[in-house]
Amino acid sequence: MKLNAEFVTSVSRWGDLRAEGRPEIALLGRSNVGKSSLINALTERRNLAKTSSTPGKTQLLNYFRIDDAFYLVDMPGYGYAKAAKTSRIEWAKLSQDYLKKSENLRLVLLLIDSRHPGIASDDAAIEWLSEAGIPTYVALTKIDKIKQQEAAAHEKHLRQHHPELAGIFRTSSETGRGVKQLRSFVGSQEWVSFQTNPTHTI
Ligand SMILES: Nc1nc2c(ncn2[C@@H]2O[C@H](COP(=O)(O)OP(=O)(O)OP(=O)(O)O)[C@@H](O)[C@H]2O)c(=O)[nH]1
Ligand SMILES: [Mg+2]
Repeated sequence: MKLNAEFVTSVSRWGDLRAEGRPEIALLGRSNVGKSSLINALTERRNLAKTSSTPGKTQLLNYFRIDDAFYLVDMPGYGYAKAAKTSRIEWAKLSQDYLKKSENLRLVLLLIDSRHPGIASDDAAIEWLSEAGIPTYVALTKIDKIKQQEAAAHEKHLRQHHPELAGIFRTSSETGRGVKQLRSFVGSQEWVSFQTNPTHTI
């Protein structure tokens, strides 16, 4: 399975979004969790999405078209600085507008750092997405940094506490571990028929 990717556009306001009708997977997660790196790993392109060791690199919605069939949307991170400690989810208006209003969004891939399970803002994000009726898979990232057993324990913990999650992957963009499985899932497009229920009330 190969995902042929092409950068299409960066969007800074909701009104700028292109209503093209192709289905979208959005990559969401705390700043620095590895969203842009995972897009590069999935598409086997070193610098397609811009990455940085400094949190807050991605500030716009960046659209990558895959095989002329669907989009991966790289989102700005949440939980950077003070907001990380609160249990309420505080994210940019752009991200909120997108998640609430996009008609093409089928699935959120929520990235959680495998070294730091149970962060309040991540739990809040899962709950927010669940209430919004948006199907959510988790990718536990940077698993090259921890022992496999630990990663397995974190995955189990997540499953127990968040039965609403549709699935969990464990990935390392550094070593490529788990990326093939996630790529197969994304490329299979089985998620295209997922139903999202934007409530417009959150
Ligand atoms: N060890 C390791 N480092 C990683 C992995 N994925 C990403 N990183 C590093 O983590 C840092 C942040 O990666 P990004 O992909 O820019 O993170 P992001 O989630 O897009 O960050 P924002 O755009 O700021 O929200 C970079 O220094 C990456 O090299 C991984 O799987 N393993
Ligand atoms: Mg980024």
